[in-house]
Amino acid sequence: MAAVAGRGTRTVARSLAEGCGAGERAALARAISVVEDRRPGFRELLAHVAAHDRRAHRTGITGPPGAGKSTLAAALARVWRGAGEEVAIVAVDPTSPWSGGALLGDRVRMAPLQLDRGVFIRSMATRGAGGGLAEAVHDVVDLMEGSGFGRILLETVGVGQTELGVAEAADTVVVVLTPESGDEVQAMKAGLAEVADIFVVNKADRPEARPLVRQLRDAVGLSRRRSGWKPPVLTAVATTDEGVDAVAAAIGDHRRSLAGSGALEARRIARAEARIRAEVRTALEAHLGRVAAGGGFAEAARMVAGGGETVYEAARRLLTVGGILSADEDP
Ligand SMILES: Nc1nc2c(ncn2[C@@H]2O[C@H](COP(=O)(O)OP(=O)(O)OP(=O)(O)O)[C@@H](O)[C@H]2O)c(=O)[nH]1
Ligand SMILES: [Mg+2]
Repeated sequence: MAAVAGRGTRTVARSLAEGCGAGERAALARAISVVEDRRPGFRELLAHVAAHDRRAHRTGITGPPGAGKSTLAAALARVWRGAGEEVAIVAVDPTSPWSGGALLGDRVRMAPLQLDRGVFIRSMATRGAGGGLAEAVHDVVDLMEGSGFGRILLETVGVGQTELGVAEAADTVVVVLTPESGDEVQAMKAGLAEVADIFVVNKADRPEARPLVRQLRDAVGLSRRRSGWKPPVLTAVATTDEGVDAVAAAIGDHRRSLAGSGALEARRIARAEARIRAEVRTALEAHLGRVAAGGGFAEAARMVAGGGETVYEAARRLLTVGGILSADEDP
């Protein structure tokens, strides 16, 4: 029975992947659900889609809540659509406006995009996904890429570590800040400045935009960078498309700069390595949790906390029991 179920799963994975490759939106939507929920066959599905061997440019849009990330994403999508490109947008833990929590004006602005067949929009919730979120996001972006979208926009709220991990799924990271948040120092602390390839001061229709632009330009001028790319500080009013063409142009410039220096490929390789390491770590932990005698990690933790053994002894014992280390080998 298990073999039959396995064959069925494989057939579904193959046909979903073929649907994705043929540009069928329904197949992509189903494939994303399979991957997001880690359903049986998701690995085969990803392998089939990867075999399409397509390349997209991945742009991350991150910044504080309410900075205008979704509005800017929609405006950029319109620019690229105007150039005949197909655009996929993935929004992580969105509050608005993709998920319906939008003000009327926002909903009116987003509606035409949602009707455009050249645009695919998907939301992902962080709640409940735990530490696996970043991995699932990478996989979803891979599915979109394998489905033929040349442009992928990844919107995340930039406040914590998970979000920074998610930003690593992008080739170009756009950090959106606003004068009203007045939080640029906070943003720097949250590590946004380090991941930024382009700064956008959005809501430039607000009077406090100028000083924020100056502060950011000073900060960028002071920061030392390994690559030759100096992040531009641009202004935009995403609600009226003002400045959005320049943001799109800067994204293009950044991509060309990356490609020219070999950094685009280097980013892809670094990203792959981080993902392999994460997968190996997860698999190792799961394996050790299964094979360890008694309660595995929980039992070992109680032993260590009670002074019965050290952290290092517990780790060595688990690794030895799990067949990862031989008795005479150091970790
Ligand atoms: N005045 C002004 N309002 C803007 C601008 N850009 C976006 N907004 C408004 O700001 C609000 C938040 O915009 P969103 O695009 O949803 O912001 P977000 O960063 O995606 O928000 P979250 O996903 O909830 O973090 C909406 O009501 C937008 O209409 C702008 O340039 N100027
Ligand atoms: Mg949003």
